[in-house]
Amino acid sequence: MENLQISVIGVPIDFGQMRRGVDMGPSAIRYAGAIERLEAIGHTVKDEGDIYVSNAAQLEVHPKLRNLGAVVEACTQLSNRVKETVEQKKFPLILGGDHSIAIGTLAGLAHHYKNLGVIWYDAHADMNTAETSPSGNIHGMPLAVAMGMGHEKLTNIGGSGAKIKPENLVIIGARSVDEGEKALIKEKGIKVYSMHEIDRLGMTAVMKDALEYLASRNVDGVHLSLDLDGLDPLHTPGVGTPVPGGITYRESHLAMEMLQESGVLTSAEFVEVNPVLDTKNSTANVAVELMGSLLGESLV
Ligand code: NNH
Ligand code: MN
Ligand code: MN
Ligand code: MN
Repeated sequence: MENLQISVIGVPIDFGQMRRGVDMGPSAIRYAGAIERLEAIGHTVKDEGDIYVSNAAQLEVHPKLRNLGAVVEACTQLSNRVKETVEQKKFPLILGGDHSIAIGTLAGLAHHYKNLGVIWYDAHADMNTAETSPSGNIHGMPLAVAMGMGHEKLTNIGGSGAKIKPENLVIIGARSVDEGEKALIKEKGIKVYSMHEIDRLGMTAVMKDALEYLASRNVDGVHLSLDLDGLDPLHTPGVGTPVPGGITYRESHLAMEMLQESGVLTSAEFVEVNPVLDTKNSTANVAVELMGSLLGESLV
């Protein structure tokens, strides 16, 4: 396995949704031993600290895009930091924070990867716009924004236009998808491995198929965006919007190991860890264990 230069960037934001506390995600993940775990594998890890997140109340408010100004500000900074990280030939590992931060991550990656593949590991499809969102929460919108849809203050982060192509995206673990999102998935022909496919085919076949699909798209990099609510809340209870019937702990390790084996991964983010909703930091612990599998820890 190749030893990487990993830059860890925390984004302590909880303004993309309504449950306070997910801003403590980066601290919880560090406390769970992320840096040491990756160093033990043999990687060179630099903790770059956290992005500064302002008080949302002092920035732009919007009736259908909760805390718009604060999300735009944080994602703009994150986009720049991710862009610089890739320029330095380092592997960006982003710690959330709620999933709105993926707007910044994908905008930063888009500077370098013109045909980026994205694996979205999540109970949700995160492709609402202000018009389709049932909640007004921006954490339910990052994929729409990355595909160039939504408020222009969001789509203009890191430069105007789409940052990813719908045909380079795979969603794994979906089981709570809104009507507008379903319509968009159909319209764009987006590849979704819902819980149905995971149950029916098994995670091995799902990951094999997903990786073959991305390879057939000739992607120039692969980003993993892992929302801890993709797993079953039995394993990761410390998330703001738990949905039963999720991916198991073992299936998730297998998925991470297969992604590592494929050798295509170029960046990753772990989001929605909310230690306030947790006991004994269990969700951050799972996040760190999955990072180990993703980045080459061996079992024997
Ligand atoms: N789809 C819902 C919304 O847009 C819930 C999104 N919640 C998430 N996404 N945690 O991953 O509000
Ligand atoms: Mn902190
Ligand atoms: Mn999400
Ligand atoms: Mn989710």
